[in-house]
Amino acid sequence: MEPIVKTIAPNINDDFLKHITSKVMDGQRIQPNEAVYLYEKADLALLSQLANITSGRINGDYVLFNKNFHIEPTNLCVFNCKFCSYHKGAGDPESWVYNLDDIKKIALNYQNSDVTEVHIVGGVHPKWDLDYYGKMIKTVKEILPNIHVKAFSAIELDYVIRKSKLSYAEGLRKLKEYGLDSIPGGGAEIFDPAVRAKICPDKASGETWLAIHKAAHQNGIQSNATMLYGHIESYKHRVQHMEAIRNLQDETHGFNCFIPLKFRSANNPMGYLGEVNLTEDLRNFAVSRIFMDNIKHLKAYWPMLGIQNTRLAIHFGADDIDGTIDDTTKIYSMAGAEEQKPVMTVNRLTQLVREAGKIPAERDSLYNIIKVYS
Ligand code: V47
Repeated sequence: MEPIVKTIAPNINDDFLKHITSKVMDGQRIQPNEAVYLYEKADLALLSQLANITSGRINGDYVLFNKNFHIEPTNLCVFNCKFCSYHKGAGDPESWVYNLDDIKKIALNYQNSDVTEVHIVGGVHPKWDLDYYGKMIKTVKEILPNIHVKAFSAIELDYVIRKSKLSYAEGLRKLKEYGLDSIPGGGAEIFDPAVRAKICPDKASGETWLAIHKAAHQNGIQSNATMLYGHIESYKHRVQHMEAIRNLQDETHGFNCFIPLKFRSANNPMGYLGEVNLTEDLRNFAVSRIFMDNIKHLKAYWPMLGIQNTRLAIHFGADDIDGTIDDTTKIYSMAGAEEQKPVMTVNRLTQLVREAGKIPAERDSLYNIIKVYS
């Protein structure tokens, strides 16, 4: 019997697109101008094909998930990001602030479960310091000694480490002693200063975000990287953002995954912009997969994207769909995401991956495969 031909060389009438296509098919790195060209000119079918080839080369047919929950210790925040639906002022009935007892109670809910990761991230509380951040980690680990603590965005870390008058490296080492295992990718948004001045004028710069992640990697703390897309940025801004992360990764090899986060428009001052459509989401996943050749995993974060669209993102290069979540994050439900109470069982996660034609596998937080669901 003839083998089924899985990859057909696309028929393209544009010499530059043809050149980029053959580079991707040969496994060569593409340049920033080539990534912009893909955003502008490549059709959806070509992008899917190139992203699938790239993803298959790096991750085979596996699509990964994990068993996790979140703790969002406060939604009070000293910063005023215009895209944020979560931030509240002190005294607002919708605001919350957790003390260590509250953290302990949340951790106790998971004492007899098989979750492997807690993701701790929240607003930047004006009164909290490095020691309080450390104590939150320690409190969780006292109850769940084997859990991986992925905690605090670079924005939260910059604030408390500067307050403590330590260098980033010293501050991060201190948190590592308290039990910090890795750092999530939040706070990156779009690095371009002019875009940042409009969407998050008072928060730490792109250089600061990169400096914190570099210090983390140099001190044995791995991390993730995000990009907030679909607001006022251009394709060039997206590519410059990804290039800065790709360059740092060439140097440190500390990023585990890249996570494009789609701007969701409900209940925030940038809502008048609306949201980009699904085609744009899929194009963005594909170009991210193709361009970020040195970051092994591309995450389609289902609480942000919705379950249906996460399944589609798998056809555009995503090989990680994050976790069970257990209805413990509010960032996206407050911004209008489809999943107002985000919970996924292992059965639903594996079913979703199988429906996309891939092999589901549970991973740990550093992306070692724990179990393949063949
Ligand atoms: O930095 C906030 C984004 C991020 C909105 O590392 C919004 O595994 C869209 O970083 N529309 C925080 N996005 C969440 C985050 C994250 C999420 C999942 C996994 C990981 C990981 C990290 O959420 C913020 C910002 O970019 N965000 N508001 C909004 N309205």
